[in-house]
Order: sequence, then C-alpha cells, then structure tokens
Amino acid sequence: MTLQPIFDAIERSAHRIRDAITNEDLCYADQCNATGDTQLKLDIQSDLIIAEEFSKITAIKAIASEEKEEAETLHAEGRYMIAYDPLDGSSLIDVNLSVGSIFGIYDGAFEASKMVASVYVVYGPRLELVTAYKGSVRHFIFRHGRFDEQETITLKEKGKLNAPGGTQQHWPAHHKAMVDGLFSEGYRLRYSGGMVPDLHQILLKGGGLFSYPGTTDKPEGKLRKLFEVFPFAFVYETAGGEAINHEGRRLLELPCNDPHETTPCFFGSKYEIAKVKEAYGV
Ligand code: FDP
Repeated sequence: MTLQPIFDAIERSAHRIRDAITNEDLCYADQCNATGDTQLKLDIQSDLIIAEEFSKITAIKAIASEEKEEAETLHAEGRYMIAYDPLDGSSLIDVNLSVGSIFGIYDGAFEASKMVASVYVVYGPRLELVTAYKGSVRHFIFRHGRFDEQETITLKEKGKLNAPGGTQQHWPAHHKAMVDGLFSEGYRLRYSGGMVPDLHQILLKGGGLFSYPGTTDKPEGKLRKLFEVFPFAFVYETAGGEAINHEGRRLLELPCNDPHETTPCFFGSKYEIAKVKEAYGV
C-alpha cells in the first residue's frame, strides 16, 4: 500500500499552516496541552488543520497529536497510525524564527519498531518538506507553486555543528564535558531552540550533534518520544547517522508507555555519537 495519499495530506496541511502562521493572530488560547505547555491559538489551529486533512484518508486508522491527551480513531479499517506535533517550537513564532510540523507514520501500532516513514515540514524563509521512507531521506523545497525535489540527504561520518539543548546549569558534569570537548575540537554552536530547524540544519550541513540530555530539573529530558524523538531518530538513521539515549540504546528500540513520555536524546553523525557514548560510559 502506498503512503502517497498521506504525504499529499501532509503537503496540503503544510500550505494551510504556513498560511495561518503568516496571517493569524499570535495570541494564547486559555488552555494547556497534554504536556502542560500553554497553547497558542496557532497550535490548536494547526492541529485542527492536520486532523481534518487526515480524516479524508481512509488508510489512516488513528492519529495522536501532541496537542491532545488521547489518540483518536479515524477509520477503524485503516492500516496506518500517525503521531504528530502540529507546530513544534511555536514559542519562536513571535521572534520570527523557523518552526515545524513533525509526523511519525506507523504500521498498525504506535511502537517505534513499527515506524515505516517519517516526515517533517520547516516553516522558515522557505517552505520545505523532508520525508524518510524506504531507505532514503528526500528533501523538497516549495517554489514556483510546487515542491521541488533536491538532492537526497545523507550525513557524513563527522560534522561541524553542535546543538546542545536544555539549561546548562542543570546539565550533568559528563554531559558538559562532552559538549565542551566538541567545541574544543572546533565544532560551532548552532542552536535556535526549535527542534525542527536545529535538526534540519545539521542534516543539510552534513552532520554534527543535537543533544537534549536528562537534567537535574528534567531527568527524562524534555522531548517527547512519539511526537518528536522517534520521527527524527528515523530520519537520522535513514540518512546514515545515529540516534541514541543516555544509555547508548537506539531511540527506535525504546518502549513508549504513554503518548507524552519523554527521553534524553542524541542525534548525530557517527563520530559525534561515538563521543556521546564515550562521555556517558555506555
Ligand atoms: P518548544 O518548547 O518551543 O515547543 O518541543 C519543544 C521544543 O520547543 C523543541 O522544539 C526544542 O528543541 C526544545 O523545546 C527547546 O528546549 P530548550 O529551550 O529547553 O532548549
């Protein structure tokens, strides 16, 4: 069964969300999402847009959104389950930095081992879309009315960028030593605070490390397995990189007992992931 109708629905959502980001008010809704973050009206609107587009695709059995507590069945006879973060990094919109949407597509169950594809959209100066499916990471840029395919994305063995997430004050000492070690090897800091553009930048510039560790205030990290971590782990592995947790386990082997569960996570090319393992003793 082809995933093309799902990719097409994501493309339609991307245009509608891009339009909402450009034209709608940036005010807060009077509610919090399932993880306790205050929701912007735009978060809710983006969620509604995606749910509406997915409801038209009969191959989709169920959807789970970062903005909602529970998964929702769309078509009982459908095959695929999609977990998505409709507008990741939305707190950056007021300063006009890039944000994104993230989608993990699963065959039959929301388990990392059942992931068959992942897709993300970058709303930046340009509208871009990346798919990881059937062993390749494809990159599209929207111009002249259509998504134009670029070169396939592959990570080099070793990159140059370092994107360290979380509050430094709360980092464990070995994590700080690892981050400092990369800087002393000449790595450059590239961190906007938006997971989508930060990971996208590392992918397109050939490699590096994005880390979001467990910290004293957030021992299990901040990033959510189902909505952020698994989809990007799938992209990084497909591009020839690696994605692990603080114990050196592949993120795509981790269980997920609650849709909003988080995990410490490290995404990078092989060289930088080896450095993480060395620093963490795993
Ligand atoms: P945001 O809270 O703005 O939605 O998913 C949450 C996220 O952004 C990621 O996009 C980003 O990588 C991370 O939080 C940034 O967190 P820190 O500010 O703690 O580094």
